[in-house]
Amino acid sequence: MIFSKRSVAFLISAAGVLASSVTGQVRSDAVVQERADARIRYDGHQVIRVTVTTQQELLAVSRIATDIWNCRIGIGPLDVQVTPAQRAAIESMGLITELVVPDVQVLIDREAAAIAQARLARDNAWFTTYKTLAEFNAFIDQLVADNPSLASSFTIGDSIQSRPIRGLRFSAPDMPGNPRSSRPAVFFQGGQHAREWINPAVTIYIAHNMLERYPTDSRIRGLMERAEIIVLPILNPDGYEFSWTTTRLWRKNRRLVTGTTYGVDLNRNWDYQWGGQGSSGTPSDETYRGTAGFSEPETAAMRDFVIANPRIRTHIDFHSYGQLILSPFGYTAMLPPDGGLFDAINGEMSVRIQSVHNRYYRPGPTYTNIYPAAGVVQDWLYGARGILSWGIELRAGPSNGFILPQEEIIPNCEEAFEGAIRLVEWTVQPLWVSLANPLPLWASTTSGTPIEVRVRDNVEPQDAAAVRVFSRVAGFGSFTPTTISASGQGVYPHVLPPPPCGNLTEFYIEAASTAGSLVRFPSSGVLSIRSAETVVPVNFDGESNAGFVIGQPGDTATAGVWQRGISVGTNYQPAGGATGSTSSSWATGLAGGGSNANDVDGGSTSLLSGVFSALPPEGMKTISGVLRYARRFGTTGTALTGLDTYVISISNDGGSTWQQIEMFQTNNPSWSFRSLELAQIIRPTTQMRMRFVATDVGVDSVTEAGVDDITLTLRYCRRSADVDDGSGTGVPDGGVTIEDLLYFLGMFDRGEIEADYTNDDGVTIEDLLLYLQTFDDGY
Ligand code: 0X9
Ligand code: ZN
Repeated sequence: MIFSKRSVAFLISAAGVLASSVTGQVRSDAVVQERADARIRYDGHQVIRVTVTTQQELLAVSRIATDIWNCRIGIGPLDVQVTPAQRAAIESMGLITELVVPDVQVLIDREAAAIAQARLARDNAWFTTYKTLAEFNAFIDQLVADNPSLASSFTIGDSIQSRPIRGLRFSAPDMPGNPRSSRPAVFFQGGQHAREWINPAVTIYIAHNMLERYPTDSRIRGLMERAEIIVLPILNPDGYEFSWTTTRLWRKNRRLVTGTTYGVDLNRNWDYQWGGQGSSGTPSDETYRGTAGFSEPETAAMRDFVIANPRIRTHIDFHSYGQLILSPFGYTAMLPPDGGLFDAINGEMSVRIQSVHNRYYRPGPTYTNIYPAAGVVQDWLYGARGILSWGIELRAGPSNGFILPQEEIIPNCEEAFEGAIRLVEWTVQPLWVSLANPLPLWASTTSGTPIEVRVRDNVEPQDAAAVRVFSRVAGFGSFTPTTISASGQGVYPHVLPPPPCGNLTEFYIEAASTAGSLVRFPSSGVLSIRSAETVVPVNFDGESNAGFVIGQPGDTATAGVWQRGISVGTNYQPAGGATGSTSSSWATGLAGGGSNANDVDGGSTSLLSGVFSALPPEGMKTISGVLRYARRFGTTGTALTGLDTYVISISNDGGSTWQQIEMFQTNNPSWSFRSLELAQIIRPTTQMRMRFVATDVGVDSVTEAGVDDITLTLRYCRRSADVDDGSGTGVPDGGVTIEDLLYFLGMFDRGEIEADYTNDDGVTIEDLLLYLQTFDDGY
């Protein structure tokens, strides 16, 4: 038993000692004020040991201290809880104190954390194994029973084999001015595909974890006060059950289609652009779409549920596998009107997910990010109902992607949970603000950059007269607002001012609802574009010789030397160049034949580009110089693996010396592009050259190399006369003074390449004249 301060005083008074002066009252600074909305905290409180030798000392100490921790209180040693000020007061009585607990709050926090950890471990126990359909249904009931004021369950209808399709919904209780019935809803659903066992687990984990955290986690509680969350873990209960009882890798529902052929792919059965690409009319196929959109009771039930719940604003359909975030559309590569909004949320969900266990989920539209798929749920939800909807492909198992080890259930749930929470955060925003199109990488120095702000009403209607772009140029000063007007419903075009060459225009957008709520995009930080002049001095597209040289002294290949033209497709080389099957490229042996025909044999073959300059026009300074090319390397690499190689190098002295950029030893037979910032590999000069060497040691293995579409893109600005501040630190000081001229003359005198203002690779009188001109301009 621990005695409180009050009971100590009572004991003393009961003993009749100094009874009249003891009231049990405590000084107000000796207690932490209790607030109705927060737990009492003891930050900075210590426990000290102090020995009292008289009743007076005992009473004095008990009156000063916050609390006395001893069981038996009397003359002798006491452990008392004090603030630093109380400790000083006790010491000022001449008593000696000894520190026992440096910070009481730390002890309490540590205990709370340990309890939470243990509770989480216990409550997450359900997620350590995969669960049957019956267990899911029982878990729904349990979550509702444990949280009667927050959650309720529902059934949207029955499957084709008459199993109920169940879910639960939850939100914080009604609040004044904020009834549940006014809150936007977010819908998390899984289990369209039976064998993807991780996806129902992730879906119900969202409910479990939000309910679990509601009492203690203000972030979750805040979201539950502003949104309703609807969770439906298994849309295809028959298939799920069948994957447990009979066929582990079953995907579709359990409709008997013809004869002994079962199953419609529910995720091809949604009636928006139903029947298109990536769905099948053949009943035995895994992507069989059914006889019509919504021919299946499962999809029809969810359709009716969605229509009956118009507060649903956002939705995720969980699948496995592949770690992908898939936005509309699946039926077409055409981007939806909210493409920019989807891009923004895609990226934010991906970042959030990755923050948990460093797993990257690649975001993008379904059609291009995974494959064409017509009749998928998010196309109907978005296309027909205007609900922002995603498909998320979760983690893959090591050998069979659908069989994810049970140890990964909880980590996968944890990361998907954070992505889901990011979507709940978007769901409660009054408005949705985004840019219609991706920003260009570079801005012009003269004309502004057009952007199109899009504002979509979500919880509140937008105030069309209160959309503002805040921008600033070149990093100086504060952001100045410009009110922009709509060119159509929710579309606000604007032109960002051009920054001076080499500088940034930074900006963000703020929109208001008619109720006065402000929404900012991006939600934190700013967007920016940098301006520069652009030139593409190199464009070797393989359609002409462009000064390329085939063969070098020392080449030893006996077959398959480099050629230029349209290559014939084999297993180890694609037909044609990087721009298409009818385009030319440089390749080792254009001809096809068998795989091991017309490839490199017996040694090396070299291909050299002509000499080109990587320097900008005279008087200009490069800000970015990107070298980009497509390449491919097909190899069987059997007997002499490691010796069959494709090496790509670059020279800045016309080919006297070489710097390797990359080497291939493994099979990469299709075209892919490499982009690199040239200055990070080699100093750019006027004497650049590229070299491509393919080697097959022996004749037994296949070696096929190719290169195509080489470009160099330079972004540059005028070179300033501000070269130094004269102090020799090498840092320009932002002004053009006589010190700069003197500094330049020094560089010029020593013939340093920094004095090459004409970009001809040498230091001559022309450079001095150009510098003087720039200096004279005060640029
Ligand atoms: O093909 C599908 O339905 C999904 N891939 S899966 O391997 N899980 O079957 C991708 C379709 C994209 N749409 C959604 N994920 N909703
Ligand atoms: Zn799936």
